Amino acid sequence: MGNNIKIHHSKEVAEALSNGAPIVALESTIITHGMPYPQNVETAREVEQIIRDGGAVPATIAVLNGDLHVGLEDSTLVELANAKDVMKCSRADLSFAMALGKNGSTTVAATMMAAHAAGIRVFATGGIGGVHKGAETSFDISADLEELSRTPVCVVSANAKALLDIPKTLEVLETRGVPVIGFGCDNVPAFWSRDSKIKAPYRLDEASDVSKLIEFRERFGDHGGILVTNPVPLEDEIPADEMQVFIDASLKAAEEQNITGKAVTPFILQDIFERTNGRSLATNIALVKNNAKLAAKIAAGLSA
Ligand code: PSU
Ligand code: MN
Repeated sequence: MGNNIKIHHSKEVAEALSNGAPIVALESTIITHGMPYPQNVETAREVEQIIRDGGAVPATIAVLNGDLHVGLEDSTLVELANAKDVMKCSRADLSFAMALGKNGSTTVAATMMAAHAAGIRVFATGGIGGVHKGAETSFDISADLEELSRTPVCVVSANAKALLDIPKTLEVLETRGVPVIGFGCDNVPAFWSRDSKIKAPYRLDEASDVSKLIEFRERFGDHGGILVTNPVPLEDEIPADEMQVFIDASLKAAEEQNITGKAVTPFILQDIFERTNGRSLATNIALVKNNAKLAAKIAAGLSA
């Protein structure tokens, strides 16, 4: 996959690729659809710096005027964060945006596609998409899960966002053969909260063990991704029982306003931001940074 795609690299990513230096991919939907301005651009920059401080090179991925960029120069990052008409590109949308010369931000699924095409093995994000509550009638299951099942990239996250159905999300990942790791935890986290009360399929405590797992899985060839779930630091979490009240209210609002498809996740993130007076955003920023730090360690522990 991706062999014929022309990729535009930032200077530092081009250099890292030719030196075999560790690289961590970053998505851009979190910038354009996941966080308000100016926190989106501040966070994107800080996350990139955390990855550099961790001994790896950040590669933020986006489509700009139809060109696929792996690694953005700072001015481009700022432009993207300020742009109005940016398509949220998942697997189905990436080639469409490129064919029509659009600007597009990449979701977890599309970022995995682009990262793999560029030869990048580790990717840090906030929360992945998953099985939505009520999926038994809506059939709303994120393409992120499908991508994890097929594309060999390790995704470091704080798990599926807690507005989703976490047990069903784990069931799908198990069916699709995706190893799910609780990093330093027995139970998987629930995005804004450290403990979902749901047992992690596996627990690892060392970044070097995740690196080893990646290398063994790669030996099978294109055998799909790995999901690392990393709990937000204690001082930044919103406990699950507190969060549940806001999540329920937001889900109800989304239903009443007939929000469907790609609009659901951005709507709910914004709605919860308002209901928590910004506290959910502070937690979201903290967990992304925490994931970036771990992803850099994992990437640095891989042999070239
Ligand atoms: N996590 C965040 N903020 C986000 C997202 C995840 O903290 O904005 C984005 C990711 O890009 C993820 C997408 O892939 O939401 C999932 O969207 P959907 O449920 O429509 O597949
Ligand atoms: Mn969806």
